Amino acid sequence: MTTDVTDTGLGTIRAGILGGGFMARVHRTAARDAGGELRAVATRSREGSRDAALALGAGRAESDAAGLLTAADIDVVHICTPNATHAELALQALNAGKHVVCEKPLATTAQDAKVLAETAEARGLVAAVPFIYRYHPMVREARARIARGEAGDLLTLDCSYLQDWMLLSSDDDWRVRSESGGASRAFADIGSHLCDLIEFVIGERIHALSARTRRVFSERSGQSVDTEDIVAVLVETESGALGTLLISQMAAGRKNALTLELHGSRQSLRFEQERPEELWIGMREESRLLLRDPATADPDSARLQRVPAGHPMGYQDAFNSFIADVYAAIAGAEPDGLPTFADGYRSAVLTEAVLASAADGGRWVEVTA
Ligand code: SOE
Repeated sequence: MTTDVTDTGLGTIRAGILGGGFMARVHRTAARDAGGELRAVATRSREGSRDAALALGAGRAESDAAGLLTAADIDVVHICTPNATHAELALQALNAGKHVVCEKPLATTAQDAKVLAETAEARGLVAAVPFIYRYHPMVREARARIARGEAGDLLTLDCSYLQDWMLLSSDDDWRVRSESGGASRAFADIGSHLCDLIEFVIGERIHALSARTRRVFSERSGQSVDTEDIVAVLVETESGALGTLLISQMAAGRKNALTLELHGSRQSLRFEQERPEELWIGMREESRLLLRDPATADPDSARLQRVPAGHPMGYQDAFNSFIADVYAAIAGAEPDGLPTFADGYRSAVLTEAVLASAADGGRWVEVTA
C-alpha cells in the first residue's frame, strides 16, 4: 500500500496567473510553496503568454485573459497585470466564480474597488490583495504588543516608504502614466502598503489627513508623466495620534525602505522592512532589539516563522505566508489578518483622500469610508 504524501485532504488548488513580470514570478513561487498547481498563464499576447508559461513552468499558455478566466480547471486567479486592468479582470474572475488574488492597487477608483469588495462578499469567494508586509513575523510582534496594551496609548507615528528606482529622468515604467497606472503612482504603489501596515499594526484607522505631492519630472524617456513621485502626508488617527508619512520613489540609496515607528505612552516600536528580523522596542529606561525567534514569539508571529532563529526570512517568505493563508481560506479556514478586497477598497479610499487633499493645497480631509 502506498500513501500519497501530497494529498492534504483538501484537494490541490489549481491556479492561473494573468501577467508575466516580476510579480508573476513571486506569485508562482508562493503558489507552489502553498501546494498549489500552476495550470495556466496568460499575458497580453499569444507569444507573451507562451514565453511566460515557459518561464514560470505553467501547465499551459492561454492565448488571452478571457480563456484563463473561464477555464474550468482553475480555482484561483492571480492578477499581476498593470493597475488600470485590475478592476475589470477581477470582476470578470469573480463573476466566473473564481477566487482572486489581485495585485494592489485593487482598482484605480474607490468606486470600482467598492464594487469588487461587495461582489466578492456577495459571492462568498476568497478575494485577497497582497499587502504582504503584514506577513513579517516582527510586524505581528508589534501588533500583538499594541493589542495587549504594552506600548500604552498611541501618541505619534513616524513612518516612511522610500525607494530610488525613479530617481533619474531616464527611469521609466508603465506606472508613471495614469492610463496604465492610475491617477496616483507613488502613493498607490507603495504608500498603499504603508497605510495598510499602519492601520493593521495599530488596530485603528487614519481618520484625517493632509497631503502634498510632487512630480519632479514632467517627462520620462521623452514621454509626458502625469503621476506623482513624492508624497508627504500628515495624519491623525481615530484615537487622536498624530503622524507624518513620507513616500518617495526618488530617495537615492533607498531601495525598499518601509519604516514604521510608533510611539506609545509606555513604549515605542520600530520595524524596518529591510531588516525584517528585528523589532526595536524603545523605553525611557532601557531600549532593546527583539530578534525573531519562534521559541519566544507571540503565537501569531510564531505561526509565520518558517525557519529557526538566525536563518533570515525575507520578502518571498512573507509572500509565501500570505498565499498560504489565501489557499487555506479557499479550503475553508479563516486565517487572522488576511488582507481582502475590503482592505483594497480602504486603500483606494485613502488614495483618493490623498489626491483630493493635495489638489486643494494640502487641505485636511476626513477619510470617511
Ligand atoms: C515597486 O515599487 C514595488 O515592486 C511595489 O509595486 C511593490 O508593491 C512593493 O512591495 C515593492 O516595490
